[in-house]
Amino acid sequence: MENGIFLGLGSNLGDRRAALAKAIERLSSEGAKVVQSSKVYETPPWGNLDQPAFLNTVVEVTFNGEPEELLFIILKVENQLGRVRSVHWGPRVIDIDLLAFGSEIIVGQRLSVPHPLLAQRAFVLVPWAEIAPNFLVAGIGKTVAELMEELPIQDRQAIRPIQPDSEDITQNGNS
Ligand code: PH2
Ligand code: MG
Ligand code: MG
Repeated sequence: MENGIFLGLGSNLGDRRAALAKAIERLSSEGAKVVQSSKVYETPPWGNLDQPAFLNTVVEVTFNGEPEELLFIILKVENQLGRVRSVHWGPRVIDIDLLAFGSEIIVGQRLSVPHPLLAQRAFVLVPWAEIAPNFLVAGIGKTVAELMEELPIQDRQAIRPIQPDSEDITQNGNS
């Protein structure tokens, strides 16, 4: 484990897999270098059910700067990939959420870390547990694997890894 900065990526519009790959590439070139990534999972929509299935992945990045600076880069990359914000929790070409920034706890309008809803979301915890099961989530005091195991089994089972394409989206080929 590096410094424990984790991002959740999701897409449910257009070429979903390409959007995730592009986001990883763009984040890295903006200074949030992706050092580890989970497999890509196909996941049923959560929250707003009336939308297409998502592809989700969780990545770890290294970043020299403050959480707010990382958020700025995240928003920049979302915009570069054509994110348009309309419906809350609605369909999107790309969504990048800051899940955790080491042991930092921030509660704010623009930014809250750890992500306030992570403990409810199998589409976050299943991929995250694949790459960092022992990461201790600040404020909650439980590891990613512990949180995942608390989710209903049917939620977890709905999170399915997809076959990797011939071209792997990870830069280090760890899937
Ligand atoms: N993101 C949401 C709302 N619902 N459902 C899935 N499966 N994956 C997501 O990334 C997702 C969601 C809001 O950001
Ligand atoms: Mg989100
Ligand atoms: Mg978001």
